[in-house]
Amino acid sequence: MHSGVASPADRRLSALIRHLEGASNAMDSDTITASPTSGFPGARNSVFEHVVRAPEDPILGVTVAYNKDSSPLKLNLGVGAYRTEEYLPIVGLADFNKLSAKLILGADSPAIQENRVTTVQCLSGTGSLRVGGEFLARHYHQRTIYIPLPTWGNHPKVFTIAGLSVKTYCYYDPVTRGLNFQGLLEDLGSAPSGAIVLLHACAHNPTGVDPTPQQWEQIRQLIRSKALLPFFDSAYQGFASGNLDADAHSVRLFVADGGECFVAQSYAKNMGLYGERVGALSIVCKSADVASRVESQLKLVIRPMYSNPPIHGASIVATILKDRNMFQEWTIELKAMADRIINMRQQLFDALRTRGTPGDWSHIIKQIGMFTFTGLNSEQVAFITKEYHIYMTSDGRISMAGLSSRTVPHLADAIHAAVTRVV
Ligand code: KET
Repeated sequence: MHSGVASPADRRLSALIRHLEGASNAMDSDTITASPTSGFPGARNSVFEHVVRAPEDPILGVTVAYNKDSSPLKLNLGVGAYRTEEYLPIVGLADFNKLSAKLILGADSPAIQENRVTTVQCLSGTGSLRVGGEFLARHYHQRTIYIPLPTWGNHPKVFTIAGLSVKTYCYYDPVTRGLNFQGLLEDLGSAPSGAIVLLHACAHNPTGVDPTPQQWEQIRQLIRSKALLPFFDSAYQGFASGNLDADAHSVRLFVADGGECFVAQSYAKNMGLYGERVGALSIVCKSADVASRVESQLKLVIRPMYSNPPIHGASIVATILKDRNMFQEWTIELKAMADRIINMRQQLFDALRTRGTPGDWSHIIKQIGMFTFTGLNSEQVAFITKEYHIYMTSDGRISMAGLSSRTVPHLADAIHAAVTRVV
C-alpha cells in the first residue's frame, strides 16, 4: 500500500496502522448508546416534517439490507466490488459519524441520546457545506442563506452552486476592527422568517472576530424568535482557544434549546488531515423519525454527487476519537498549536511596537484563531509581496500558523514599510 519513498505523511499514516488494525473489533464496544426517543416536546413541529422517506439506493441499498441480515447463510452478490467491504456506505463510516456528533455536540448531548441527530461523513468542511446546502435547496421552504460580511471566500460559491440564494449580514466593523453587533442584529432582524443563517462556530475566517458568549445568546434568541435556521461552519474546533469544548460553545448553545440546526465539521486543521478530505455534516432535528427521513434524503443528494466517501481519513479520526489515550494526546497537541499561534500574535505585535509602526495593532492580539485580519489594503499587500516576497490574501489576511519566531522580524519590517510608504 505504501510503496516508494516514505513521505512524512506516509510515516504518520504508518504509525497509525497498528492502531487501525483490529479497530473493527473495538468498534462495537465503545459506541454511543441510543436511548429510545419520544421525540422532542417542542412548541413547533420540525421544519422537515414534510420530508418523505427516500427508498434505498438500488445498488448500495442491497449491501445495507445484506448487512442487516443475521443469517449465517447470507451472501451478497449485489455491488460490483471484488470484496463487498471495499466501499463505505453512502453516509460513510458509522463509528466516525457517531464520534463526530459527540465531539461537536458534547458527549452528554440530549439530542444525540434522543437519536434525533443525523450525521453523514462528507468531503471535509467544504463537502459538508455543499451537501447541507443542496439538501436545503431541495427540501427546505426558504432558499435564502445569509452569510457574514466578510466570510470565507468559498461560502458564496458553495451555496450558490448548491441552489441557494446568497445574501450577506453585517459582521465586521473595519473602524473598530471588531464585531458590528448592532449591524448584525439589524440585518438578521430584517431577514425573512425561516431564512438560513451561516455562522462560524468559532475563529471567524477571515476576521478572527468572534461574538462573546453574551452576544451569542442574543443571536440565538433573535434567530429562534424569527424561526431562522442556523447552519454552523465548524472548521477550527480546538484551534481558537485550544479547548475542544470551549470552541463548540456556540453550537451547543443552539442545540440546548431543542431547536433544529445544521453543523459542518472539518478535520483538516484540527487533525492536520487536509489532504484526506474528512469532515461531517450533522443535522439536528426535532425527532428521531424526522432525522431518519432526513438521512434517507441526504443519501439521494450524496449518491449522484460522489457515491460514497473515502475510508482512510475517517478511520484515522475514528481511531483517535475512540481511544482515550490518543484522544488525550490529540487535545494536548491542539492546545500547543493554539498556544503557539497566540504566541506568534504577541511576537508580531511586540515587533511592530518596537519599530514604532504607526497605528493601533492591538487587534493582532485580540483576534481569535488561525488568522489575523491586519487591516492592510490590497495595495499594501501587493507592495509586501513584491518587495518582501511575503504572500497573503489581498484582503490583508495572514495565517498566523505559517509564521515562526524566525520570520516575525521580516514580516514586521514589511508591514512597517507598507504602512509608512504605501497609503
Ligand atoms: N470553512 C471555513 C470557514 C474555512 O476557512 C475553510 C478552509 C473551510 C470551511 C473548508 O476547509 P476543508 O479543507 O474543506 O475542510 N479554509 C482555508 C483553506 C481553503 O480556503 O480551502 C483558508 O481559508 O485558507
